[in-house]
Amino acid sequence: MNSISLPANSPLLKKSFVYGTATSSFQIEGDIAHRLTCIWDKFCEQPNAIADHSNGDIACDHVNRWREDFELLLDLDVDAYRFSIAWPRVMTETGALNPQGVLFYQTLIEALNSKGIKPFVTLYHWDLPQYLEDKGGWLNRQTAYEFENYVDKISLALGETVYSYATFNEPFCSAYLGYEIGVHAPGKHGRNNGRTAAHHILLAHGLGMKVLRKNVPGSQAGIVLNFTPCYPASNNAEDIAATKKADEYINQWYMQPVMEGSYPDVINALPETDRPPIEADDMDIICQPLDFLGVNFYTRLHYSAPKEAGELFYEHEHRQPTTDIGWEIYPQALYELLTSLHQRYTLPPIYITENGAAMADKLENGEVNDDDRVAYYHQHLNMVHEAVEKGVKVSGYFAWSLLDNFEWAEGYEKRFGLVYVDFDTQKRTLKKSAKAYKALLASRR
Ligand code: IFM
Repeated sequence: MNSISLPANSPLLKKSFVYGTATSSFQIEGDIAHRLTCIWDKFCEQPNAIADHSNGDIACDHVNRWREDFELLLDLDVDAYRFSIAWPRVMTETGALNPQGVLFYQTLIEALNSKGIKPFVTLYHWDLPQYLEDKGGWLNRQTAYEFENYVDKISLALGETVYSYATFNEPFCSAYLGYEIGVHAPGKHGRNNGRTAAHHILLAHGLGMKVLRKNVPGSQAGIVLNFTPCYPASNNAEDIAATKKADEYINQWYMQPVMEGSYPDVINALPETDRPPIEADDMDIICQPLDFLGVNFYTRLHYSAPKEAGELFYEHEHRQPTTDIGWEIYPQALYELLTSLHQRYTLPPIYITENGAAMADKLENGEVNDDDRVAYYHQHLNMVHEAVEKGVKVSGYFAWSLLDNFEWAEGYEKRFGLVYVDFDTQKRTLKKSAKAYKALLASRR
C-alpha cells in the first residue's frame, strides 16, 4: 500500500485533530554517563533477558543527536511530539533536581514550542532509578511518594511550557511484565508482587495528578493506558466468562480505579491475602479527574476457560496475520475498544497515544518500502474515524514510533519506527510509512 487515506469529510482531517509521533527516554536517549542507573540498565545485564543481548547504552544516541531528530519532526510536519522524561536523568539520589538533565528537556521543549509542535510529556515510561528499586521499587509504597516529589520538582521546572503531562505510560506493563511475570525490568516474579506494584503505581498516578493540578493548572494532565481487547475463543459460556475475567485483569484493572475509584470484581473476589495493599483514601486519590485519557493499542487476544486450577483464564497464541513481533493485526478491535470504553465510562477526550507495527524492514538502495506498515496505519486510522463517527471523542493520534529504537526485551531486532535507524552508523532514513504519514497530514483542511 502506498498511502494512508481517510474519507474526505472525516473529522480526522480537520486541522484541530492532533497528529504526532511518540518515543520514550530509555528506548532512544543513550548517554548513560549523565544520568543515574535505572532498572532497565540492570535488567539488560541479566543473561538472556534481552533477545539480542543489547542494552540502552547508546540506543538512538538521541541526547547527542536530538537536533537531527527534531528536524525529522519538522520534516513530517507533526502537530505534537510525545516523549518521556527520564526520572534518573533529572533527579539525584537525594531527591533534588539535576540541572544538567533538566536543561536537556528544557532545550528540546523550547525548540518544539518555537515551531508550534505541542510537547506531550510522559513522566514515567518504565525507567525507575535503580536506587529506588534497591529499596523495593514499586513493591515499596514509599516509591509512590518519591514519584510525587519527582513530579513536583520537574513540573515546577518545566511549568506550562509542556502542553500535556501524562503521569504514567502503561502501568500494566510495569506491574505485570516487570513484577509479576518478570519479562521486563526489574524481572521480579509473583502474583502478589504484580498486584502490589500495580496498586502503588496507581497511587503514584493519583498523587502525581494532584501535584500537576497545583503546579501547572494550564497544562493538560492525564494518564496513558494500554488496552489489549479480549475476545472469547468460542461462544461457550465458560470461555465467555473467562474472557471477562481476562479483560478485568489486563485492561479494566487500571481503567476502572482511575475512572471510578474501584477495582474490578476479579480483584475484589481474590482471597484477602492476595489483594493489593489498599489503605484508607487510596481509591479516592487514584480517581482524579483527567483532562485526557491516552489509549495505546496494538493488537487483541483470545481467551478460554482456564486449563489449570488456580488460573483465571487461558490465553491463546496470537491469530494470523501478525506483525513481525508476532501480534495479530486486527484493526476492528481498535474500533470496538473505543466504542466499548465510550459506552461503559464517562470519558474525557481520548488521544491515541500509541499505535503502530513492528515490521521486518529492509533498507535497500537507501529506501525502506514498508507497505505493510502503511497498510497498518491506514486501517487503524480508519477505525479511529469510524469510532469518532459513532460519537467517541478522540482528539489526536500518535504513531509509535518516530524512530526504530530499543524494543525492550526484544532489543533492536523489532523495528517500530517511521524512520529507519542504522544502529551501526546512527543514520536515519525516512521509510515509506513516514512519507505516507506526512502526506496524510499535508492533505488536511
Ligand atoms: O515500545 C513499546 C512502548 O515503549 C510502549 N508501548 C508498546 C510499544 C511497542 O511494544
